[in-house]
Formats: sequence, C-alpha cells, structure tokens
Amino acid sequence: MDRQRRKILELGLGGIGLIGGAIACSPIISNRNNENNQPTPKKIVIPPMSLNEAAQTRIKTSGLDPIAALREFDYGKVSQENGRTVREFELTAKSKTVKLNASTDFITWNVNDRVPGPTLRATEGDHVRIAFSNQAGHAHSLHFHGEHASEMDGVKPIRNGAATIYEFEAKPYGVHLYHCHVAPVARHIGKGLYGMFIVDPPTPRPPADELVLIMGGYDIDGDGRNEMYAFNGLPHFYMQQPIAVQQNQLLRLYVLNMIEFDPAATFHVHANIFQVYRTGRGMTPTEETDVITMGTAERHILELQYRFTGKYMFHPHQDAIAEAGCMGLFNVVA
Ligand SMILES: [Cu+2]
Repeated sequence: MDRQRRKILELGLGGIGLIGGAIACSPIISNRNNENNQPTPKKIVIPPMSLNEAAQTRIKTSGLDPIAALREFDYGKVSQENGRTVREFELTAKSKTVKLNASTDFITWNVNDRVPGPTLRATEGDHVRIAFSNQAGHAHSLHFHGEHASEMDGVKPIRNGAATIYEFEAKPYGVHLYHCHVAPVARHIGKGLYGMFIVDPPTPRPPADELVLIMGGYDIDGDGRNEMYAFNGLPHFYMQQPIAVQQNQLLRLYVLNMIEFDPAATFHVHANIFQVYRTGRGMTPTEETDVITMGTAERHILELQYRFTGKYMFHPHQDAIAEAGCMGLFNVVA
C-alpha cells in the first residue's frame, strides 16, 4: 500500500475532507484541463445563461442544481506518482430530501448531496483513486464501469459511517458510469446514487460545447414503477430554463440512461440529426439518427450542430416518460 493511500485510510472519515477535489467548470473553453500539457483548444462559445426567476427559485427550493450538472466536470486532485498521473476524487454517499416539484418531496440516496453525482473525468491511462465514505444511513458502495481488478469492483457493501478506497487505471476511454451496487440495486440507483465517469481518449476529441444529460426516474410511492422522470435530477427543469447553445458550433452530448424499472429509454432531438459514438468507444461516428434507444446504463456521445436559431425540444420518444418530466429545450442563439 503506498503512502498516500495509507494516509487516506488513517484519516478515515473525518479526514477525508483534507484530500480536496477540484471541480473544473469551464465557461469559455472546451472542458479539458491543461494539467497534462494538453494543447489549448480553440475557444468554444458558451452563451451566457441568465437564469429566469422560476429556475432560480426552483434550484433554491429543490436542493438540486441541473445547471451545475450540465457543464461541470470533476477532474479530481491531480498529482504525479512514479511518472504517472494520479487523480484523487472524494465521494461521499449522503441522504437528502429534495423537492421534485411544488408538492412532491423525495428522499434521495446520493453522491456528494447531488443527483446525479459529480461527473468524474480522467484521461485513459491515468491512475484513479476514489476515497469513498458513506454517511447516508444505509450500506452503500460504488461500482465503476470500465476495467479493473475484482477487489475494486465495488459490490461489497460499505456500512454507514465507514470509508474505503477504490483505485484503478482509467480505461478504456469512453463514457462510463458509477453507481451503488448494494441490493436491491434498482432501489439504490432509483433513489439517486449514480453519476457519470468520462474517460477521455489519449488524443483529445475536437473542441466542442460539452453537455452532460443523464436521464433518471423516480419511484415516488415505492411501487416499483416510476412516477416522475428528469434530465439531471429535476423534472421539467430544462423546459423552464432552456439550455443556451451557440448556432453552428459543435455540440457534444454525453447522454446516459439511468432510469430503473423501465427497460429502455430513447433519446430524440427535434429538427436535427446527431452522430452516434456508441459508449464513446470510437473517434468516428458509426451511426446517424435523430432517435436512439438505450437500455438502462447505456450511454453514448452524440454530436450535432444547429444551423438555425430558436428553441428545440429534446426528450425520450416514449412520450409518457417525457411528459412525466424527462424533457428539455435547447435555445440556439446566434
Ligand atoms: Cu446504495
């Protein structure tokens, strides 16, 4: 066990806050940090989003912030060990009641007080170290998709009040996810314990406005069916507050279906066609369509550009799911 890891274990729960973590929110350039001497990409325009009053109030009262979930990437605390890049992330399982709408409170189990949890980001080959502490009241775990050793698979429950460390090499590149793997898993995920894990390819993708859209479902009454759905945690939020994007500029969507209880969800954009990079596992698109079907935990990179300004809907084409909250708008501006 290396020194850093021992230190984290010794610190235990109370000290985990000392590790620190860097949230990279990139307002004007593509979402890539330069800590690894990566070339500075050309400037990507992120149109300012002045939040309307309803959206501001909703973020305040709900306890969820879909704006933060959209373009915020956590690159971890970066260091070098034995010539390799190490990224340390600090994730805490928590429980919190959120207000899904004016009359619906829902007790979430979540990561870092957010649904979805932070979007973690590394480059293929980086060493990733996750300090996970559980303060959520039940046993939870973090299971990452991607390649790793069996003892890092995150299926062993970590009891409330305990902590552990998961570490592995980030590979292969693509769009992945993490989630709790404690039974009943559908319930643990359905209550919000999941997030996206992006592994960037060694040769960076072209600059783009990069957005994370995670579809989730909420079983409000515990009957094993979802009554509400959302992109990035909050039902109907992006209908209330359209996502401003720039006309004629590459838009890269990282889309993940985390809806439990429904076998599949489609994703559709109006008035456009997108290029599909299935699971983010390639550098050239394999398909071109305007509606793609994803089973639970499937995820893709979708790329598109809008030629015309205006507001365009995006939603699963199972319209009942869309109408129960999984619906939003892009506002294309010049
Ligand atoms: Cu759990």
